[in-house]
This record gives sequence, C-alpha cells and structure tokens, in this order.
Amino acid sequence: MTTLYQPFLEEAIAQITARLELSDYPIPEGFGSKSALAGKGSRQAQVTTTSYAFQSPKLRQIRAAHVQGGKALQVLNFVIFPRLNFDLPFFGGDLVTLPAGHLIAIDMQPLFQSREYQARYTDPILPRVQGFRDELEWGGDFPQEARAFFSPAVLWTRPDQDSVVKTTIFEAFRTYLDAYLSLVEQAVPVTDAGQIEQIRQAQLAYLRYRADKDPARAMFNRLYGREWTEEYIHGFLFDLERKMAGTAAS
Ligand code: DBV
Repeated sequence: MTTLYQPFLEEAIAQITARLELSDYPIPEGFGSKSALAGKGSRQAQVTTTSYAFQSPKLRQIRAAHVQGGKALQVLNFVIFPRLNFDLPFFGGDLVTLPAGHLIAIDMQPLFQSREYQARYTDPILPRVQGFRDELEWGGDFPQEARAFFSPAVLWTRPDQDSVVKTTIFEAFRTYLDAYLSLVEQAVPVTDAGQIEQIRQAQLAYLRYRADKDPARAMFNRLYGREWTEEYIHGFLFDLERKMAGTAAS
C-alpha cells in the first residue's frame, strides 16, 4: 500500500516528541479517522483520513490530517498554531499527491510582513533551506491572495518524481521543522496587551483565509459529504474561532 507521506508524519511526531513538552489536543468525536469508498469499478478505492493533534506550553495546536487513498491520492497537511501570547509564525506543510502529480508547500507562515519580523523569523531560516529552494523548481501559479500568508523562505514546488519526494522533499521537511522548533525554543511570551491584540488579529486573518479557501474542501465534500467537511474544517483543521467563542483561547 502506498503511503508516501507516512515517513513525514513519523518524522514530525518524532521531532515534536523529542523537543516539546507535548500533551494531547482533543479531536472532536467522529474526526479521528474517516473512510469512504471513492471511484468506480476497478478504480474503486478506500480513502481514509486520519487526524493527529497535540499541544505544548507555547503551541496551541499542532495537528495533522493524513489522507490515504492509493497511489494517486496522498495528502499530509501539517500545521502548527502558536499560542496567542507568542508572535511566532505558523508552521505550514501541505504535501499533496493527486493524479496530476505532486504539489509541495512548506513554510514558516508569518503573522506580519514587516522587515523587522522577517529579520527575526525568516533570516535565521533562509541559509538552512536555500539549498532546497535552489534545487527544486518554483511550483508556478500561486494564488495571489495567498502571498500575504507566506514568507520569503517558502518552498513551493511540483516535483515529477516520487523519488524526489522521498529524498529531497523529505530532507527539506525535516530541516524546516527542525529550524521552526529552534524558533519555538527561543521564543519568549509577549506581555504587552496591544501587541497581543495584533497577534490575535493576525492569527484570525490567517485562519479565516485558510478555512475559507481550503483547497481540500472539494475533495472532502466528494468523499465524506458537506456536513462532515464543514465540521472538520471549522471544528478541527482551523478551529481558533470556535475555541475563542468558547473560552479565552491562549
Ligand atoms: N490543504 C489544506 C488542507 C488540506 C489541503 C487542510 C487536509 O490546507 C490539501 C487537506 N492542498 C490540498 C489539496 C490540494 C492542495 C493545493 C488536496 C489540491 C487541490 C486541487 O488541486 O484540487 C498551499 N495547497 C494547494 C495549493 C496551494 C496550497 C497554493 C494549490 C491551490 C490551487 O491550485 O488553488 N497551504 C496552501 C495554501 C496556503 C497554505 C493555499 C495558504 C496560506 O498554507
């Protein structure tokens, strides 16, 4: 069975387990694992989406959605949402394999696009990841409105070969996450109320964008229906607004 991104998931869990004080993050009932049959006739295949979620003292939610549907449908979407009293970037990994090929986005997604923010959160990363950016071709068309949410260190590429995913992309993923966890280790809490409010607004803008534009929505709708999909997106994948409506999220 093809599970192209299983080693990525295992690498991520190994790194966060080794470097963070982890505890479980609740996954709503019915969203831990979901399966459906997709396709017709001899092409029919079971598609299973498995969810993973953790938290740590500085990170509000560390979560993964792993879609496994055979050779032509594999996805690992792995995102880290810092707590609102840290101005850390998000870690965003979108590793996607569809019949048309592979699509890879990995970045430390910034809260702010200022030069000062880049100096703290992009400049230390770039030297470690520039080799991968040079080696892998730019993935082309990129939603214009998404640009605000990416850093100058983004890796965006559409490799032709599985072997590139298993080698170079794997090394890149490992390196970005390792660099991100170093930023987390060094991060100190923000105490200024005005600054915390700016962080909150920036986190909400990111979250709303991702929930509204989730490129997986059509796929999930087809597989599991609309009701399940909207609940998965707003109740798990991008849950900050719900959590803020409940209690004071931090
Ligand atoms: N993307 C997600 C989640 C996914 C997921 C939660 C659980 O945010 C999968 C699954 N991404 C996914 C799939 C596709 C993409 C594409 C299935 C293919 C959609 C398709 O072709 O049908 C980065 N992901 C993409 C694309 C980009 C990203 C730019 C191409 C989109 C397009 O062609 O329109 N990651 C994505 C993104 C942001 C990010 C837009 C914005 C902040 O962090």
